[in-house]
Amino acid sequence: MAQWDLLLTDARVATLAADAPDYGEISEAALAISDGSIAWIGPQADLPTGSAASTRSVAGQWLTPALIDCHTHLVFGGDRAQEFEQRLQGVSYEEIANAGGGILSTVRATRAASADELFDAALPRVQALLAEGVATVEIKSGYGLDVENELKMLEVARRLGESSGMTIRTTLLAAHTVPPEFEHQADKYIDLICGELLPDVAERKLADAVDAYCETIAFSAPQVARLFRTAVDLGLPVKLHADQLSDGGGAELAAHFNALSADHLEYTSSTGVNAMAKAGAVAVLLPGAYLTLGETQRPPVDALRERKVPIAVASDCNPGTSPTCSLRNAMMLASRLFALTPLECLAGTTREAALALGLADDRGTLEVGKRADIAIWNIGHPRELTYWMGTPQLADLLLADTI
Ligand code: DI6
Ligand code: FE
Repeated sequence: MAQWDLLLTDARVATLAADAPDYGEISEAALAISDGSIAWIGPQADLPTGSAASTRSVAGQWLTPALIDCHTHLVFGGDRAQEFEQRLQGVSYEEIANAGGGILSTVRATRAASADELFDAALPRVQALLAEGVATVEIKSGYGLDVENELKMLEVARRLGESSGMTIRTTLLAAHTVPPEFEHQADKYIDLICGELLPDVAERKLADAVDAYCETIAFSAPQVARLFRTAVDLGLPVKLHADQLSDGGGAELAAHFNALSADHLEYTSSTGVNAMAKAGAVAVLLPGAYLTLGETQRPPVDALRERKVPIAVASDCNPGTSPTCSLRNAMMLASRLFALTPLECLAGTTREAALALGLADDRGTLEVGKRADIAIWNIGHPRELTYWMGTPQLADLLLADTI
């Protein structure tokens, strides 16, 4: 007879399993959890005989996999509301960046902040995500831009995981922009990252992946390629901010290095999409940045669908281009701005987001063997998770480690 830690009954379930139609709906479902994993899931009428340490009827509420925010920059000092006002008056993001503002203004504020100050500022941001059903968050560095401050950011990100109970995946984004000490010497800065910072980060296991910003205002494709070669040699997977403001061949570059994902993609060509399809890279779409920058060029959603590139959606939480701590908001924006279906938005913040973090074997769907991070919702149908804006609908969030 099966022994479970927790048995959930009287549920409606959206499994989001890749081989199931639509949402993978099971009505009148039961779900059993043992050792933090899903031990059984299916129609309640088929539940095998077993005993559970505790049983909970969810009285017809919906269960989905807990949400996953696979692209954020939520550790940072200061804010950029003033730049937002400038941009509303017609000054472009590139103009602000080229005048020493933009990412560099956040770098100044982040360097000036202590680790505790960064932690205290970031904790409410992860808590806001947790409150809307997010159990896994990726957090990038990239506002330190020197060894000491990049390490400080990654350590703060790790601490956020310990205190919030969420899974935090960290990404080294030291190649976010060229720091002032290396003005006009981007290659020398890449040398520092490859020679010193990256080996140190790898040895201390402070990062789960390496990212870069491939853009005219940041790093060229050859510079990113050099960084990626070092990352891959050190056993770290890569991902890329690609083709956000112009087509710099970012998607092709990411594909060449078997990146987990290429993110943004507003200007990606069909060649880029084809390369991603071949490499199995996930397309991470970031509608918060598109909206905030007043972009008009949409990512090539039809081509991504045609070539069966998995599409994830993330908040991109950052002070410059996506000031939001809501993944639910990103889902709504992705549907309205990029014409994703509500199902694509939910799959994009569960199954495909897990894939983008290299965690697909472990989470992102409700299937036997997967981690029991489960969201319980007060909704009539999962499409409502994309439809409602800024509306709390989470009834409960079960975290595998606490069951
Ligand atoms: N693209 C983005 O949208 C963020 N980083 C990036 O490379 C913006 C970061 C910022 O402006 O602070
Ligand atoms: Fe970003």
